Amino acid sequence: MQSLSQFLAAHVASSSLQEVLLVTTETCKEISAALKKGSLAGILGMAGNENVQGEEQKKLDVISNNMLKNALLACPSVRAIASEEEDDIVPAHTTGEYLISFDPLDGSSNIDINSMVGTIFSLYRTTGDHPATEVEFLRPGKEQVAAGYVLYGPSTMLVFTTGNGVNMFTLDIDQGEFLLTHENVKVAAETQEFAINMSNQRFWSDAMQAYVSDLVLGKDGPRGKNYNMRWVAAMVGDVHRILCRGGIFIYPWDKKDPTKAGKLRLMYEANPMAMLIENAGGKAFTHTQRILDIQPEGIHQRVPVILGAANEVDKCLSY
Ligand code: AFP
Repeated sequence: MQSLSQFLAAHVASSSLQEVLLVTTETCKEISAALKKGSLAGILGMAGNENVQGEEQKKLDVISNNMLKNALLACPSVRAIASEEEDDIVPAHTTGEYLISFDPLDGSSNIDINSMVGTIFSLYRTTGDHPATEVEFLRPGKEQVAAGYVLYGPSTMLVFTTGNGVNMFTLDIDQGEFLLTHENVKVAAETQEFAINMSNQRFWSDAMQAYVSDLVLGKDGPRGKNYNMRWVAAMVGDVHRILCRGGIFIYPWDKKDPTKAGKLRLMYEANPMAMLIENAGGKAFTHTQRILDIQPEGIHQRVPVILGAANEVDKCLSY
């Protein structure tokens, strides 16, 4: 089986991009090891502070963020980082060629129940002769040069794309290496499985209420087929399921949110997942536009997300 370094040497021309991907994934192996220790390492529970978005940070949010931040700031190919857990971007090396945005521990409310979490990352290439600024990060997702995630589940898996399909690697804990286990994965255009947090139903738009009601009616409704529902409460887990067996994932805007932006973050959740899903043949939209076309206005911007099986996304948008 091909190791990650062999795969990168064969498929990624830029040695500096290889370097950033290796530093990121090496650090994710360390996060994976920390997660496996759980309570034994005294790292569960709250850190006692809030991130820029007013969300309470878990100890492991802070630990994972510091691990990635320290490793990436030391990497000469990194020009700057942006993280869910950092208020502002952090410049690294002026001569570095890559900007990396990441959610160090997506789905961290799952930590205390020993369920799936993950690290999501998105890379842009850039150059400049001065320390990086936030404006350099504000580019549409279609300009990403690589995107992916590491899922910390029963096995630890790395899933990424550099724009030529999506490949999955499984961490071999004996060798300490990511090995290529699923090549060029594809999302079927049709599905009978959806993922949405139903507890928000009364806050959705009328159109979203009508769409989901029709799914729930199954064979007896206008869709003429039964649907199954799943919700991991970690986008990384829901997207992984869709890459493995299809489906649609929706985090819509709702009436609780006057900006109509929803919950998920554009730069380090929606954009990298949209690049993966499109590279696997699926679609990724807000209720009005393709996610990868959005011109970002801020590094912590939120957007509604509808992604997965191409025909099901089209159907949802038709409502
Ligand atoms: P946390 O990282 O705060 O747990 O949030 C995870 C997340 O941003 C995304 O990964 C999930 O899909 C979504 O929130 C779950 O949201 P609900 O709280 O509505 O289930």
